[in-house]
Amino acid sequence: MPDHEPAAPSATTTGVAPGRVNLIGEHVDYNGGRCLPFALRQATTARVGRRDDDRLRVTSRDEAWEGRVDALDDAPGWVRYVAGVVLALDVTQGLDVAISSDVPIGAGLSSSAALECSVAYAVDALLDLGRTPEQLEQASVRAESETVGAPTGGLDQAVSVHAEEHHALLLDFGSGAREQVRFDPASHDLGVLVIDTRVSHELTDGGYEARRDQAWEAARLLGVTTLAEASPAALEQAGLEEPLLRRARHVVSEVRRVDAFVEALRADRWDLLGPLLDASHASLRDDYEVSCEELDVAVEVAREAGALGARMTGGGFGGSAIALVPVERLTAVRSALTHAFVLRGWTPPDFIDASPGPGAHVR
Ligand code: GAF
Repeated sequence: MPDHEPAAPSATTTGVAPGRVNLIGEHVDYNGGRCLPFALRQATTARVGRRDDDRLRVTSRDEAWEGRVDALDDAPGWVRYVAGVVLALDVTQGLDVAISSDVPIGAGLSSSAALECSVAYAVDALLDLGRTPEQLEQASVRAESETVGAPTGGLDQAVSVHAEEHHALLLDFGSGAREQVRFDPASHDLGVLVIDTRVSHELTDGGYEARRDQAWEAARLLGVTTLAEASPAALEQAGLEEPLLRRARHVVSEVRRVDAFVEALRADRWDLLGPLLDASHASLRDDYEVSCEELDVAVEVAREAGALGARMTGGGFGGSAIALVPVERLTAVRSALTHAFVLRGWTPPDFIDASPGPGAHVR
């Protein structure tokens, strides 16, 4: 995927959509659970113009691809995310699409959803399709599952579309409810540090799908539609075998941590958030087994250097962690992390000081 400004097609509309971090509620979206992401200020921009023919041309600063709009199944690599949105919106008009982005790629920060949603917003506006934000969100989800082949749960596109500045977005994938929750760490002299481990994370390499299948199998054995409906007591009595018991335990405990996190935010009890982040990470590491050594080291070192709590964020198997850090400790935490990675012979992490930005829009 591109990270620089390509040349713009003439007479364009521009869609902008952000990446995200998830504060808590991981691997629960496809299990009917609740999660609490917020949009990063890092975003993808899609500038889209009409063509006189039946071709789709997709460009970034470094790459260009062109194919017929009615033969998009051949689109390669990251172009598939663009092609998938065009297909999901049933567009047959030839288009020029120029992409640029500052969302880190493969860092578990949802560069894919940012790309899909930016294209969806731009194409909708250019062609006057009149789709609702929900329809553009769904077209982006379909692009990812049907064209790219990543069986993801919808969290990333939901927050990329519906995010609001200074808020995290409480998403309930059981009821479909969405709620903006004020999230302003700076007002408590805290910061959310994103630690990109530089270990590339892919949602199409089988690990994500395997976890999803195990979770769904556990729900079937428990006799519930989704794991989020199961109670901790029912789970302990059900006699599930490993690894299904641990997979289910993660989901059942994680949705309760999300509720506790939101309750703590509403009560202005920021001191309660760190332990919930830590417990979420332990559950993802030990029960869901989607962490990796670099993520585990990142959260441990961040805590030792003064973070109130830390956890991996996103799908895992690499990617990024987040740490809730007192502002006066941010520099020390960054240095400790860089030092720890270099000491182990790893590429030093990248950092983002994250604060909740706006959702997708047309510019
Ligand atoms: C990835 C997926 F795309 C989301 O749908 C979600 O499952 C997340 O991993 C884990 O919480 O970002």
